[in-house]
Amino acid sequence: MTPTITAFEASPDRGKGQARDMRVRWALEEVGQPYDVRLLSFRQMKEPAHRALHPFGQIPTYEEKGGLALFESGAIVLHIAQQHAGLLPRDAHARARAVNWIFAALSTVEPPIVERETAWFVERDKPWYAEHAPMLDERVRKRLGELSARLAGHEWLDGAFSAGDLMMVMVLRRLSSSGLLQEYPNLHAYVARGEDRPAFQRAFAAQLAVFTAAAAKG
Ligand code: GTB
Repeated sequence: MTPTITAFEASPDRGKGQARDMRVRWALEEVGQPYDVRLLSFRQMKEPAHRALHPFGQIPTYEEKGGLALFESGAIVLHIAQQHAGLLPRDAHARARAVNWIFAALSTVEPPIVERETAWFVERDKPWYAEHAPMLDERVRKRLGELSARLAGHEWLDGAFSAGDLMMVMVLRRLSSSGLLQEYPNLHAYVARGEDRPAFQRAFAAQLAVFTAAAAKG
């Protein structure tokens, strides 16, 4: 059975590939696994039928043969990487380190990025924002500086491209419009390398086509 994922019917990012279904699409494209997509409105995400799959009423979800249903983009990408060749090294230690990088992306690098982004969306018209924003930028810079130092001189985080790189590139892409990534040329180039991968390009085009179709409907 072809796996089915869920995605926004009309992504608020207007097709920039920032919604988390993009991670799952990219992983599926990397391993050559075709997939179906069920598009959901914000209302449908909160209905019992979807909450049965995703307790928090969000996208993405992933369903496959045998009744397995997953939510959480990290768990889905890891599952895909474990089921197919191409996203995790065979060597046990190298494999564990690649998984390590998935967690590092999600639990160490992404939180300050999300915190900064959320403050901009929710607090930018508040009087304290001007004082708060530089502190949020510094928290992001701290992680970028550390990651930049680790990546120095390397193409990918630990040998060949892995699910760890996929997740890290997706997390760093969230800074695309911030100007912060450009302060770290090797990270900027790292993200560009990820985006140049044919599998990324196919995943990006697929999610953009969804947005374009929704925009045409009005
Ligand atoms: N931890 C979960 C995961 O990694 O899968 C988080 C899932 C999540 O945040 N899903 C979001 C969602 O369903 C979409 S991706 N939101 C609807 C809701 O909660 O009601 C987050 C996202 C949304 C929009 C942009 N954007 O416009 O740039 C970027 C990222």
